[in-house]
Amino acid sequence: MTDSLQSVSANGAGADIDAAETTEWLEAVDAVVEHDGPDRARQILARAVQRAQLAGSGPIASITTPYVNTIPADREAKLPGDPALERRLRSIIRWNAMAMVVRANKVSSELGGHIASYQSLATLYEVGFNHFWHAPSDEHGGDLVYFQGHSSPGNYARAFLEGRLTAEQLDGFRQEVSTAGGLSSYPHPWLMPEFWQFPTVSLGIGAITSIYQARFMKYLQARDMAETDGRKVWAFIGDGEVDEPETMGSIGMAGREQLDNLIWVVNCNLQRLDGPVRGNGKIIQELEADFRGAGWNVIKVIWGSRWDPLLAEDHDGRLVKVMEESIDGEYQTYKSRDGAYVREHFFGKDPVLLDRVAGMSDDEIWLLNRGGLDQQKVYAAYHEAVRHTGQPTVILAKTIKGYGMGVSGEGQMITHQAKKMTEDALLAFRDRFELPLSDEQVRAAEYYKPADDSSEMQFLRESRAKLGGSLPARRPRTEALEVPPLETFKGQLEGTGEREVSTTMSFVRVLAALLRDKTLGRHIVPIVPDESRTFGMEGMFRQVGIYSPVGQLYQPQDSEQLMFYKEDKHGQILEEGITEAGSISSFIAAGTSYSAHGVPMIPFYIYYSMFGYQRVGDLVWAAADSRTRGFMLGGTAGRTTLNGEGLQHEDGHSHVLFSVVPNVRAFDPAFGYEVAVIIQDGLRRMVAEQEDVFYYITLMNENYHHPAMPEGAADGILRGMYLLRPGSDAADRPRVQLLGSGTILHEVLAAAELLESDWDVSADVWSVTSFTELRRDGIEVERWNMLHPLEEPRRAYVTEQLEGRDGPVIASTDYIRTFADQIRQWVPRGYRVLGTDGFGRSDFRRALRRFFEVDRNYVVVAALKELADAGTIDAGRVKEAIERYEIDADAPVPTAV
Ligand SMILES: Cc1ncc(C[n+]2csc(CCOP(=O)(O)OP(=O)(O)O)c2C)c(N)n1
Ligand SMILES: [Mg+2]
Repeated sequence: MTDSLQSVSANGAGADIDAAETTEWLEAVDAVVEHDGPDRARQILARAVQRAQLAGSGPIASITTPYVNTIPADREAKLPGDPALERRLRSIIRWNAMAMVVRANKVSSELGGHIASYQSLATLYEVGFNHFWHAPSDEHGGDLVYFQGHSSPGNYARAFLEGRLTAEQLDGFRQEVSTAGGLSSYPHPWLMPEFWQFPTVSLGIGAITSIYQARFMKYLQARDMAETDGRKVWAFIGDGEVDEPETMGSIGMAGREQLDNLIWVVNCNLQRLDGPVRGNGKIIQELEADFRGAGWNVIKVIWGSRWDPLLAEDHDGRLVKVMEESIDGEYQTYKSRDGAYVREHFFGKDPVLLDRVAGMSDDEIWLLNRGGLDQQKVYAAYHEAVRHTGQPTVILAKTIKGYGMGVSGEGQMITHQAKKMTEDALLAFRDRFELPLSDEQVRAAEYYKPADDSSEMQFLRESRAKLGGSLPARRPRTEALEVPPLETFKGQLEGTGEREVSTTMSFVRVLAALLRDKTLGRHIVPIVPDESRTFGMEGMFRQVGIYSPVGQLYQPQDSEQLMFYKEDKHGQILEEGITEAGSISSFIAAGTSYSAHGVPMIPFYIYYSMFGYQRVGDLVWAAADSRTRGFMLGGTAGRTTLNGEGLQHEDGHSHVLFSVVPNVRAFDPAFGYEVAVIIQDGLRRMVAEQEDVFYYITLMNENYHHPAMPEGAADGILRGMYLLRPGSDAADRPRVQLLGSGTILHEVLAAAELLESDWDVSADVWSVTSFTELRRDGIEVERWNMLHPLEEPRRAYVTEQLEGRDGPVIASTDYIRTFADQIRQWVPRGYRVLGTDGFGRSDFRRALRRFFEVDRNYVVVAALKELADAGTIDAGRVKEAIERYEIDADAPVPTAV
């Protein structure tokens, strides 16, 4: 091994100034390995390295190991049973996975699909299915496997053999609308709620959510909410996918929290969509350094068993040296050619190696396999990974993209998108994997299922029975919990009297009451990305504790205070630090716990609203697809309410963004009782009725009086609007309907007073808790009316409400106009919308509301203008109001500055 060790230690060390001395040292290492084993060698060298570093050597490159398997051949756990049988079974699944894409694309290439990725993954999956992955059963809570999104044909092909899917369903791949039971293109719990658990196809999402899932399982265990010990989270990540910040961004947390229930398998097929992942480098070595630095256990599975004899004979390290010096672009090319090419271009790099393989035929050289495609090597890695404690494990498995596709894609640049195979390639595939199919069957890409009593099918059934059943499988429901009645939040329902508070404070009180609730309290999961103090939640640190797997190893600086910063092994708060992506991943883990763990948990994830959807929109969609249940709370929302923070912080559009997510119920409450009603009903829907919805609620930090809840308001609060304050009843006066939400409702209330007192106009004021819900209702009604032309038309809720009262309608909110504009077609009369379109900036709230033209004066002007347009009053009155309120009619439009 001398030379290869030299090449490693030379990494970053410059030219060798005394080769003889180096050789002596290396021989000493060889001797230690021989006499006392490699562990002893590591011990001594670690001490020596530390000594050199203390003497000022600087960092010594020790993060990567040679470009060979981490587990030496003689220490591998052996695959039990009959390897040939497993290969046959895997080959059948390979075939069917490929066939379903090829068949769909014979009809039309419109539907798409991928063949190459699964073909590179098949061994990595099948070893897991046959030997490692537990389904939930009486004996085992079940492992959670995050399958690679675009390799779904592999999962479907296995489910077909297991009898979970029919051939007709395979033919309905990607035809979910036109085929009954058609299969979703990718893993979508929304579309296949009893099959898929985790939506992974948006790259990086499966990665980060798997980390937080593993962490959440430790949290559940620590809090005695569920028995999760012994259960593993497995995630399959593409080597191209590692470039997503979501993939690598949280690996440090996994290391720090010692998530030994987490196993990542990075399928290093060396290619992504367009080309090589690291053509000029080596992805496996790069990742080894990254993961080891982050505290992970790294297992490299690079070379298959056929290389073992060559490596065993490599006493001078020449083979390892060539392995190290060859780069991924070359490795890809080798596998797209043939044995002769590999001989010439790989072994040919060193004449001695060329000699060494002179006795091997080109075919034998071609069969030198890669670790990730060798079930023995994969088994050994998994065997070690599941037993490793104290660290998460990453398996870096080297494979070949498009393996088996031959001329139709193997190792080729274009392979990712190949959806078709030539007849020759199909026949070659059949021959290579020894499938018992006639040429005719091959040409038709017929599915193949062996007889029920065949050894393959028996093994398939028995191995899954032993592991508790089929995977993936999703549990759609769990036990319902009793939800506390609305009266629990009495403090909010009764108003605040003289006290001025914010809706954020109201929310914190609601949350505190829930945490005290005998039934629900334990199930609540407060999640914060380092903003508890911003929201006045620091009291909870002490009350319920911040979860930490090690508790609190230091005396906190504020320990003498009542509400000190308390970290606790049993803590309930997930204080995530500054990571919105991580926090929402925890939200997803907690909000799907009812399904993944059979234990309903209710996350309340509170954050700065501007750093919500627009920061992590794709994860919001993943939450929606996952059927997450819980509350997201956009704190300090509104473009003028969070007034001193300027452009980057002032959110005038998160409601518009959330309005596009089908199962989000979004509300912009103005008063504490509205917050209480919305949350209590949300709990009813999600926890008692088990509806797969989640909530987005904006909260403000502006303090004001909160009235008591008007009688009968609850229904309107939940449907989206209710009459808060009727205007005066004078019959001879013009009348307007004013709509407001959030803090701007106060401007609307003030405008109503001005209209009454200064302009002789009666104004009814409506609190609109959700323009988005009103729109949903409107769309449903409109659709029903269109499709039932002969029946009595229905009325949208908003129409129904406003038709009972006179006058044009004016809305003002702290959001861009699109928000309130959502209901336009159901407003029965003239409708004018004010909003905060444009870039935010810092100033007093008053100044900002004037600047964005949403304040009380603008509401008055808007109301008068609508009345003038309707011919009810003279247009001169509008001009009068503009002058009276000193509005600069020629000021630039706020959106333009
Ligand atoms: C966020 C995101 N960006 C882009 C894509 C499109 N896409 C799907 S697969 C793929 C290449 C994946 O390469 P790799 O991670 O190496 O996986 P492989 O198929 O090679 O296993 C791309 C770009 C996506 N699904 N998600
Ligand atoms: Mg790849």
